[in-house]
Amino acid sequence: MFAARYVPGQKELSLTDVPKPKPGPQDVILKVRAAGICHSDLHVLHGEVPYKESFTMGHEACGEVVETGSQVTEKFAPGDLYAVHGPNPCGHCNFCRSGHDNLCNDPSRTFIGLGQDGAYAEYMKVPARNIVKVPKGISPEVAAVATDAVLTPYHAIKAMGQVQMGSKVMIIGLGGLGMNGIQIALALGANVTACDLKEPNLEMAKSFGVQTVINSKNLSVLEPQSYDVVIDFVGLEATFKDAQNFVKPGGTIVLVGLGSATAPVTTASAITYQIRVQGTFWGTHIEMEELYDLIAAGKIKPQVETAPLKEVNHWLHELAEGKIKSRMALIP
Ligand code: FEH
Ligand code: ZN
Repeated sequence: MFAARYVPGQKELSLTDVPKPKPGPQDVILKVRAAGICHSDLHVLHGEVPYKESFTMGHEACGEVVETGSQVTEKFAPGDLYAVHGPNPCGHCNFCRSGHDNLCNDPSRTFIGLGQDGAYAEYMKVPARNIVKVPKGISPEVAAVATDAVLTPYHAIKAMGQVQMGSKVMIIGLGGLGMNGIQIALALGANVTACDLKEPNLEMAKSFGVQTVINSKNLSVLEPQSYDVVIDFVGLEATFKDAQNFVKPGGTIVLVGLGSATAPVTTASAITYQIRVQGTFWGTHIEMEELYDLIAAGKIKPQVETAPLKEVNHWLHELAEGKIKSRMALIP
């Protein structure tokens, strides 16, 4: 079968033919219907996250179950779509047992598509435990990108930010994740201020119904220390500095963007105003089930473009150049 594989030291994926995977006793084989591309793929390709072995990339996956392992008792109907929970948790470590399966630290597993074979292929193998049924009416491309571009902001806003009805929320950065983030915050009942440097992104945010949009170069007109939660989807020193300026005493800054390796904390204000700086990683299996219900209900409308899987290297290059407006899903 066709697969686009990461090869250590190569700056592009190797487009090649590999054997179709066989399921282990507790696995399923998915016929891939869509695979989202992500900046995390670029971090691996550019050597920032070094892997020593080759593997098929693609950690935002959706497909149909075409084969099951000997111990898989669930029945799967042809045509039903299933999304892959990319953190690929083990199900028995303390993190998995305590509802934090996105932090699973079992040394026997790696992320699907990041360290082990993923979705940039015709077929992929996944533990049956780590797929989520996609409600009817959601397209394969939306289902695929939702496994990261919706799950990550959903976990960041709902679990890490504790955003609820009436929360005053600032969202910095309206790329693929931030644009889904504003919809999630609105669905949770928040009052949302959306910030970005690009006017078209602000226009789109306005169309989703946010209460306030503002160009990030004009933030000085806003009242400092006035937001319960600030979500930084960029993660640069400048945006993290803005976040510290606008979060309320006792409020929370959620860091999502990987824009810079470090970002200084102003210790005096963080201490005297008791600011919580909260990291966030991907999301949990249960949250995936919840977010597909929100998408099916039309509360979150992920913006996604599609292209043939064989063009993966071209689109990863376009992503690196910042030329993809929202999210891109590849179709085998
Ligand atoms: C995946 C693996 C490692 C770092 C970041 C990611 C994100 O794409 C998950 O949201
Ligand atoms: Zn685990």
